[in-house]
Amino acid sequence: PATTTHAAVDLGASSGRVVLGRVGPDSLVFHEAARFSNGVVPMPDGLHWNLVGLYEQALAGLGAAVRETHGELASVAIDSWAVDYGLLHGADPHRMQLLGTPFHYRDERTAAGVEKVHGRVSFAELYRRNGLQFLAFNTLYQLAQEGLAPHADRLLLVPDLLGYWLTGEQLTEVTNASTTGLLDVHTKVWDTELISTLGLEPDLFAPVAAPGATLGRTRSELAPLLGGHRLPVTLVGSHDTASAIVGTPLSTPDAAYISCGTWGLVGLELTTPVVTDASRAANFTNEGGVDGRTRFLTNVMGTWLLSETLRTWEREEGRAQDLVGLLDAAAQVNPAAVVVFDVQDERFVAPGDMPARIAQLCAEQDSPIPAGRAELVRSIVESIAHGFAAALQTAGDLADRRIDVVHMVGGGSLNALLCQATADRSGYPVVAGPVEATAIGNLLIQARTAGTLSGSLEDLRELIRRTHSPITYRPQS
Ligand code: LFR
Repeated sequence: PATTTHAAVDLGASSGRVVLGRVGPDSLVFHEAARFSNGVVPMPDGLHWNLVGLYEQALAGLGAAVRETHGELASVAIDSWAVDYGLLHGADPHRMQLLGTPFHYRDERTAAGVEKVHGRVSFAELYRRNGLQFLAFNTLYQLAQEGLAPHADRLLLVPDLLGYWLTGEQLTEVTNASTTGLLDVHTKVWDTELISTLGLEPDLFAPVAAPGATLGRTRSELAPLLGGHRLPVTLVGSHDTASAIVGTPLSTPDAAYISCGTWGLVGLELTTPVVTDASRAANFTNEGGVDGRTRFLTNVMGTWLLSETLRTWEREEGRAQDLVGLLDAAAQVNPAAVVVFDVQDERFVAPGDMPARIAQLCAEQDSPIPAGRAELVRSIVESIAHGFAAALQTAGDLADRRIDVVHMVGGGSLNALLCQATADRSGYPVVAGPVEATAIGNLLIQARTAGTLSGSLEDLRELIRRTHSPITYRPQS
């Protein structure tokens, strides 16, 4: 059967990649055509992303992908983290100028924005309209704080902004739009009443479109960089978590998932949102999934705690840390003897000295401070797993599902200690993999849009099941 080749541009908080995939009804093979680093850029006015740099790297990666495939690329699609955006100015929609350097959601400027928004619309009313969990960095709070530049004519979320730079065309992909707080949770269109109440112009936002739509072809000016081609750019679940859930081979109707990278997104895929007082109180979100599904989940602090801890030690010692070695040492520590702390503490959101913050938290709760690195790493892993287990329990209760298995995908699925701890603390078997769920979800929707694949998300996941073997961790204690 015919296969097609697609390039997934997948931008994560610590790196971006261009993944090249060949997809057919019986095959799904892919590899990284390019990888580049990403991260927090501290500037005098706060923390930013280097989006222009990411665009340049993505373009170079696409150029490499074109050369490698001799121009056989059927399409390209972009996904990234959510909520962040660029503001644009200009009368001609095809030639708009970026205003300023986009902010990083971990910048602490948003607290004042939360107060401003909740002063106008209570959180209960917001939740009723947008179904979104409270995160201080949600787009609507960032906008309230920022006070829009007077000449901002358009807001584009990160993947849509890169798509615009590639094609000159503007759309807002719906799964990511659901993380702004400005989309109606039921109808999935912009909530213009809410937008106006918050003092914003509804036409700041580009029209909403769903995965499977075509954005356009790469601009003719870019052809020299892309082997003379103008590549079709299509929409997939442009929120990385939406693509990750497409790429999760959910094995039973009540299977839960943890998409674990910097964040652990813990929850269930539902066909309709759950917008109740209980789900609001538990801070569960109803983010938009591909094919109109609902991603009913909550954000748990993920491997960020571990990577920031390693970065702290790296700064102290001036040399790279060995994560694998540290995890091996941590595996020797008795899990019953280490302190479990609340990974959801707000103080962990901003970059910085995590060991010091953890010590502070332990002191506050009169717990012993982990002694030594192996013990601290084990304490972090057990605390994350504890957070995952609690979120799984709540997800099942709120959605009235009897969870029977948990799929762990993303980078965290390679962390055997974390997978086992999650199984032990939740009591559910944890099925780990694929690591590359996000890129897979991106590629599968492109292939379906191209007509190479067909069917529902279940049909697409069947292909993952046939081509990838997961590792199962059974609860042991
Ligand atoms: C994961 C993720 C989460 C979102 C956070 C911030 O990469 O997209 O889903 O809450 O990043 O955008």
